[in-house]
Amino acid sequence: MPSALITGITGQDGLYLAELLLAKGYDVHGLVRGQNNPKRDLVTDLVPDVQLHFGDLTDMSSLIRALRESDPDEVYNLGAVSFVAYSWENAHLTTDVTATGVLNLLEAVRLHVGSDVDRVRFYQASSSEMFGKVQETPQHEGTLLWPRSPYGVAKVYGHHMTINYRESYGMHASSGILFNHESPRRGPEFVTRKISQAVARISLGLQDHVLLGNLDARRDWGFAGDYVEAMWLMLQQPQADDYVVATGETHSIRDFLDLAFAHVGIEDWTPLVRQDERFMRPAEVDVLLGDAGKARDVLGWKPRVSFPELVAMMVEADLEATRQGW
Ligand code: NDP
Ligand code: GDR
Repeated sequence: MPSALITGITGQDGLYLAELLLAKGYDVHGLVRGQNNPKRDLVTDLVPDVQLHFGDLTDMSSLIRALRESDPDEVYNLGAVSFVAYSWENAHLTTDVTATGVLNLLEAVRLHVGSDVDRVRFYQASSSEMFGKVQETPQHEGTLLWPRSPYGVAKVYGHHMTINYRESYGMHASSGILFNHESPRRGPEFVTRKISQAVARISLGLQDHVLLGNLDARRDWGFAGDYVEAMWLMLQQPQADDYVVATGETHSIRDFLDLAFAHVGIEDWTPLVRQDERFMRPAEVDVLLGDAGKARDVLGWKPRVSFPELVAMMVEADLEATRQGW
């Protein structure tokens, strides 16, 4: 039975990846941080077969211990401070977790495997935020990186460190440059979930408006359940490499609002949405659009869920959750 260790198991992607690997017959282990992490119960409810280990990306000995206890064939590093807006408020913490945390885990894996470098395959959750102020469109694996936030800068560090461990030690270390991917499990701080929750509450008469920031930003949004499959496929290749994972379509926040409100029968959402300075960013990533041609050709990966289906899925889930009082 193959085994895997997932950092970030309590996050959106960690849960989908755990479900995918369990369905494939893996022995799945997850790293959980904190002395009384409230999301631990979510993991034990949704994926009870996952074995949990305590650890933190900033604490290397805890990583070594988790590797010893789980002895995985594959390590997926999904743990991060992942909210871009928060990264300006806590730039050092973001750097410690999202940048140095990658080095800590790579080094822990290197020490764990010793001379048997093929023993563990490593996945790093890189991000389209690394393209930031985009230097070409669409963005591909060779596009110049120009991050626009402490989060983006931290991800660039982790990305290059992953490549460096591959080149220096021959480690099977791959980096997935994933564009935005969403789901009903998306944290409510991110714009898509903030909108789907607000639309559900507004349509049920529980809220009268929503405060947002820049409505003109454009993102290449896909479904998280599709994207974790690409992570797994990367680690099944004979050679480690880097891959862009994206839909090849870009939409604005306004487009998302159009579809989300239309789903509950509201055609004109302008009186229901107010812009608020607090949600504007010091430096914005205006437009992202990914070219996932390499993932399609080499991995045979393509997204299944369309943008309208994604919006409908999220609004439906929040309508149901709001009605049930979850
Ligand atoms: P989430 O924010 O949902 O999850 C982040 C995870 O990281 C949580 O499990 C969190 O644990 C964990 N974490 C935070 N700090 C630490 C720490 N110090 N030590 C160990 N774990 C920690 O993110 P997603 O699931 O959406 O994303 C997964 C990864 O993919 C992240 O690295 C993200 O940056 C990256 N990414 C995401 C994209 C997206 O669109 N979703 C696109 C591109 C990259 P806790 O619950 O305890 O806070
Ligand atoms: P992003 O996602 O920064 O792309 O990072 P987010 O949903 O936070 O922002 C997307 C765009 O929406 C604009 N926006 C708002 N954003 C939030 N959160 N709240 C608002 O009220 C709001 N109004 C407008 C933002 O300015 C931005 O342009 C996500 C994370 O998952 C990262 O970890 C990941 O690496 C990238 O996607 C790819």
